[in-house]
Amino acid sequence: MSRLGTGMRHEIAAFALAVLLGVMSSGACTSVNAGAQSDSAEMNQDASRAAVFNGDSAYRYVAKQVEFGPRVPNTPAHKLAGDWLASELRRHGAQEVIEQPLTLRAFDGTQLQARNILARYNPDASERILLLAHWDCRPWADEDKDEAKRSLPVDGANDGASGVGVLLEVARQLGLKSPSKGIDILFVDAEDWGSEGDEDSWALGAQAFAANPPVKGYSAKEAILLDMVGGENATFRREYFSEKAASDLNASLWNIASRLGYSSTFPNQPGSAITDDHVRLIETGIPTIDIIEYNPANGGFNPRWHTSADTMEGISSITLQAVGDVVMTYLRNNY
Ligand code: AHN
Ligand code: ZN
Repeated sequence: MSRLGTGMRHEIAAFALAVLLGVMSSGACTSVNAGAQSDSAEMNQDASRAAVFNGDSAYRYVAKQVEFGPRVPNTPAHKLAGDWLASELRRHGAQEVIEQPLTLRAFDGTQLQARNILARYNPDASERILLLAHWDCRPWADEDKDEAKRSLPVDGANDGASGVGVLLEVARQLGLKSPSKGIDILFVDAEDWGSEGDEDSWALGAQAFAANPPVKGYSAKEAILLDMVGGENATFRREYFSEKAASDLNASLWNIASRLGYSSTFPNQPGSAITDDHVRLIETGIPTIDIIEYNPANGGFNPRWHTSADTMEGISSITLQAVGDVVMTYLRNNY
């Protein structure tokens, strides 16, 4: 969403070409063994069938978060929602749920009482994947066209609650059927108390997790960030930093989407370069992708982004189902 220098534009052109070649080399494959997860011993079903994931359940998890009110750090709604998130993860059978309390200094000097919440399935397994989403809300709807609303917090139905809602439904499914390898679900705080043009002011919870993980020597083989995954008619493209750090993981997920019939929601195309929580994990050496709504045809993010309209009215269980099916199928095939 920012202006790019000439060098960056060359890099993006090369990236677009690489993705195009990837599409050309994988697009014609129709056999069951096509694609990146075919070498997995865990592949549990034929390639065109989705793993079990309930998009209506994910939708209710989004609505439940919004009912607390805006989950802005230092507010009662934030505290109560955080307690509820941790209790849900415990209820869904995570062997460990670790709360990481944080005091973070925002760009405007505010001291934020924040917390990251980490749920671990099979905590002793060495091969692990990390799934994450931010759970806080932006304190200002500063993209609203109505100036009077710009000082109010957002509901964050899409920006925050959607990714968390999908991951709570993933947790529920893991509680019903345990994975054979390690899966961690991380809800990061204080992503959205940022200032445009100040890259370091965003993703404070993810920065704290990366600098000082609540598990000594924490590591994962790969990670998936979900951000703004509930918008009606949303489309997801292969984000630039994700592609640079984890092109194989991107390819696997977009291939699964294609096999499940979700190519219009997941066009196999390069997206933009987006500063988000995943960049902080990439910096620590964990290859991480960001599944984030981005559509160049309507200016990038969802039109409700950082406005007073980021409410449940903008949330589609169809989009949540598509994202959940893709992620859950990847998990069942590989973990
Ligand atoms: C910026 O706009 C700098 N980053 C997008 C990350 C974000 C904000 N995700 C949700 N809100
Ligand atoms: Zn935001």
